[in-house]
Amino acid sequence: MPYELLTEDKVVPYLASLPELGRIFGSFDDIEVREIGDGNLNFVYFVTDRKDRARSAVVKQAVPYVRVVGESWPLTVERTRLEVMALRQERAICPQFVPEIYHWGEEMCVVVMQNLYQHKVVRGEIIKGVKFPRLVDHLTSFLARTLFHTSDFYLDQAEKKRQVGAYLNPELCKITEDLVFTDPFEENKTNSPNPRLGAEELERFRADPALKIAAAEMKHKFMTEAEALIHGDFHLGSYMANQEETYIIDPEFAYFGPMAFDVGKTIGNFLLAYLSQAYHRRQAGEDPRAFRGWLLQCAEDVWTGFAAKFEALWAEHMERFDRVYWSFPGGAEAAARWRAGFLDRVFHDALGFAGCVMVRRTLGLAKVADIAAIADLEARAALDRQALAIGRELLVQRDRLESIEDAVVLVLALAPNA
Ligand code: SR1
Ligand code: MG
Repeated sequence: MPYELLTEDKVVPYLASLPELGRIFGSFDDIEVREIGDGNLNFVYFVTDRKDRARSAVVKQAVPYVRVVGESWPLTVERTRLEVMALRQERAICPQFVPEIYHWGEEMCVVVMQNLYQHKVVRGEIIKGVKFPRLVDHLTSFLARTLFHTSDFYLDQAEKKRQVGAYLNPELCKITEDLVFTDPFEENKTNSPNPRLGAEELERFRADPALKIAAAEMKHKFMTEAEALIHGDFHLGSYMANQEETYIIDPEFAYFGPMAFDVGKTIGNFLLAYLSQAYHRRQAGEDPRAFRGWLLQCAEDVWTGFAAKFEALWAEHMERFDRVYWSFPGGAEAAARWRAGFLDRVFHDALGFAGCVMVRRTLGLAKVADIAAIADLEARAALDRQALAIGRELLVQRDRLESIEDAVVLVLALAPNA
């Protein structure tokens, strides 16, 4: 079937033509189709049997441009093929955290998958003040397992290089290189800062050599360190959860990059949520401290949980990289030192990436609703300033912060939990 843009009325006939969808939908005579309308890149439809909500699917189709901008920003539909590849590989490693794919239509660039109708997008729920007690445990298990099992610490040497080649994702990497690492650090037409942040204030923020060097260093790492298959867009909008389960969706930005990018993106997003809840909880008439404390704890636990789980996997499979280094008296201790040193480097890089994410989501294209959806621009500007200040310090001081606790102290100094 050659590429054709699906519209709501075409979704049901398309699904009905696929034999493999028969096991999901008994019949197609009473189906509701709803386009969710907030995809940055793609069209996404929820398709549900009105008589039985369990009979449902998500249909995602790539269009040959960036949806959020329009046809003036062309983008090949290759991203869906990479997303399907990543979903399959992640699901093979972590079946409990990744939705099942029912159908992949390469020519139509359509992927049909499990509808997580009992789960909600985490960002929207956190904005409303909902806690997810198991979220960080699940996120860190997913990160540790997927990153470890696609790294040189686990994969066969030739297989790793084959996978690096198979996952080259230059177009979506370029989006990240521009939108996360470049545009927010200069005056650029893609940026859309809160108008209450003055031009002089922004100029001062950008005319900071230490900030520029740090951003350039992080961008270089993103472009050159093919450590493991990273999700590439690992933020609160890419998790769907309820009180028991968590699913990770949307890996179209996946490629072999620095592990610290996914970890840092998560930390940065929890910090933005922490800042925003000083506003949202008060608007709801609540004392914000407990919920904000939970969000800050989440940011901290992302690092400690990831590091502990990754280290345990690595220690268990230490001989896979190369046994020669550890088979001597004292080898076990040397191996432990290497693991600690490696993870220390990932930690500092994760802080740098978290800083980039905070600056980007404050000034650049495609913000996060936590802060950007606050209609009171003065109230929002106070949070924007905190995000920029914390982002800057995380970037510039990343190598001086010895532990995640030190990073939390820094955050609390710039944005007290009051
Ligand atoms: C133009 S795409 C903008 C953003 O959408 C995705 O969710 C990524 O975060 C990307 O940077
Ligand atoms: Mg996404």
